[in-house]
Amino acid sequence: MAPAIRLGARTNLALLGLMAIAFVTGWVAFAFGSGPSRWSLMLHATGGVAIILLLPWKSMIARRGVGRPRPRRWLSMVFSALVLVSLAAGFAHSTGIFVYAGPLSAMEVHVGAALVAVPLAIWHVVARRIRLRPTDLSRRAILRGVLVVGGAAAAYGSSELVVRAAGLPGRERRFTGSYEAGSFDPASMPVSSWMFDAIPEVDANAWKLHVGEREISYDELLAFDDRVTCTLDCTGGFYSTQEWSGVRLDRMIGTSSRPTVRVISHTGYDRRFPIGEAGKLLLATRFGGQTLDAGHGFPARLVAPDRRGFWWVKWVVAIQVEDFPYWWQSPYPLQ
Ligand code: HEM
Ligand SMILES: Nc1nc2c(c(=O)[nH]1)N[C@H]1C(S)=C(S)[C@@H](COP(=O)(O)O)O[C@H]1N2
Ligand SMILES: [Mo]
Repeated sequence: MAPAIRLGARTNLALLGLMAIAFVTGWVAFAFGSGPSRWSLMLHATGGVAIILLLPWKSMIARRGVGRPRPRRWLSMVFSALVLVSLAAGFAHSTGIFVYAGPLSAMEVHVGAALVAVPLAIWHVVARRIRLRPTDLSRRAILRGVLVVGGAAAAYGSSELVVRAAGLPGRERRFTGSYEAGSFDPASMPVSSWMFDAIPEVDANAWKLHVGEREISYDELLAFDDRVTCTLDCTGGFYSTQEWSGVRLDRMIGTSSRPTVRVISHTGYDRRFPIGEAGKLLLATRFGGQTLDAGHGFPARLVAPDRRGFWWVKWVVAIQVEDFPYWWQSPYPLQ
């Protein structure tokens, strides 16, 4: 096969590999509310910038229209468009040039476009059957790869310096990439949901908290005033620090030899935690000295320090101890 065509195939392979890396490291960053998130995002950004460095080659290949005209060309165009939208939204978020796009955040557009692109990426690979050959791993090909990734890391590092030097809003973001919003001011804290949950109207008088076999009323719960000041960091791209008040989970469930505590919402949304964490988890009824509002989880919501926002179950109705290990659940909620 002509060397030019092999270069095209290698560029395609490299692009797909980099997209896979960006996809995985993005989700790894979402899984952590602590240090590993930053490391994963540095790799993530480097992968994203490397994709951009390869785009000139890619467009040359596409323009040459290697081989015969392909069926379902428009699917390829949709795929390219989704990747470009995801990239643009990623930079819009990271630089802070454009953090909100109407009802969605740039981060939601970023992840949403990448998610929709996944089936198309799979189709792209299956339809074209790009195959690796021994010469694709020649010294020269590897050297090129190292140059692209090294160049991408350098470009990413410089872009962070530019964001700081130019005083762009992006310099204010946390190690997870999130922006501060409404801290210590409950009225201006954003309301968010993972995917499809709508805000339910819960009647506190009829509401009961089920803890194992016991039922606890709203008034009984209000008698507690365990406090913790900590940060909810939503994967949608904002974080907010509040003083939360309520009752620590270990006080309600006591000691148990079972490994897992499960917190369930009125909507069916649930998360499982290792029981050793119960002393850190708070079932909150108040923030900033005032009663929770419906949007933020009235009558009671979980506060899970150092975990990303999707662990902070709102509108809690039940707390159970279970025999399954806590990791025996979908790593991200499905509703
Ligand atoms: C093909 C898919 C993807 C590509 C090419 C991509 C690329 C990028 C790029 C270029 C940036 C800007 C980096 C910077 O300069 O700081 C970025 C930021 C980000 N991406 Fe992705 N991304 C993809 C998918 C995802 C997914 C699936 C997630 C999460 C599940 C994700 C999470 C993030 C986060 C949290 C940031 C913000 C980082 C920060 O502000 O420091 N990305 N991405
Ligand atoms: N029941 C339920 N709880 C939930 C969610 C949800 O969709 N349903 N979303 C989670 C996510 S992703 C976040 S970031 C926080 C948002 O909390 P807030 O609206 O108080 O900012 O709630 C979490 N708790
Ligand atoms: Mo979130």
